[in-house]
Amino acid sequence: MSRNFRYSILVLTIMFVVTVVPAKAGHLSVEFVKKFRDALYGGNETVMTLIVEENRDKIPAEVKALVDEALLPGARAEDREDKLYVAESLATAYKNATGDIGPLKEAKKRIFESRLSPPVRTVAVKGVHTVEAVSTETVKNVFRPQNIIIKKGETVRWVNNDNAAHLLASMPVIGAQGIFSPRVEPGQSWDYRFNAPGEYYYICFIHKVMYGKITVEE
Ligand SMILES: [Cu+2]
Repeated sequence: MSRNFRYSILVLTIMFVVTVVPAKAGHLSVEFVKKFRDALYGGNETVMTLIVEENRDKIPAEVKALVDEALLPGARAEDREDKLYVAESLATAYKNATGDIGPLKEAKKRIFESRLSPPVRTVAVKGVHTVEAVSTETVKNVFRPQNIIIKKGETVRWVNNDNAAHLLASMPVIGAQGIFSPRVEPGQSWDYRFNAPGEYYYICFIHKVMYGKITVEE
């Protein structure tokens, strides 16, 4: 091996260690984010507030970077949940300090979207789309289809074919608001007419891991 060749290998190795390795460690390697995380898990609100005050301008970008990394395909589930939790908490603290809800809204929306199946255009029968609440062999309490696109003025009928009661509610903060059903018992259904275009994100108020989305087009 020539001297030059060995030298280039050495340089490349150093470049790799300096650039790629810290990037993989994630944005939790950013000093203030790491400190914020420690304070968060330690329940130290005073320190959290202080960190937010000192790093205001950098926070929106760091929240975004944390969510980006968490949602990378192949990210470990534990890592993903940790990063999303830190991102949401940082964005919440930022909102409390500045009154700017933008980064929190964006983070919550992306997290919600990441848990949805791809959208489908369902067929309305006499202006009514049907979404079922069911439990299957593999999953408990799900909306099916979970993510649909409809037209303004159409109705969605949620049919409870599950063995538990459900209560539908718009997600706070993100998307268009307005979905709020009474308790829908097994065998019952609930209708809601969508008069305004928008993205409607909703959950079951009883089973908070039951997610759905209705996109209403003009
Ligand atoms: Cu439910």
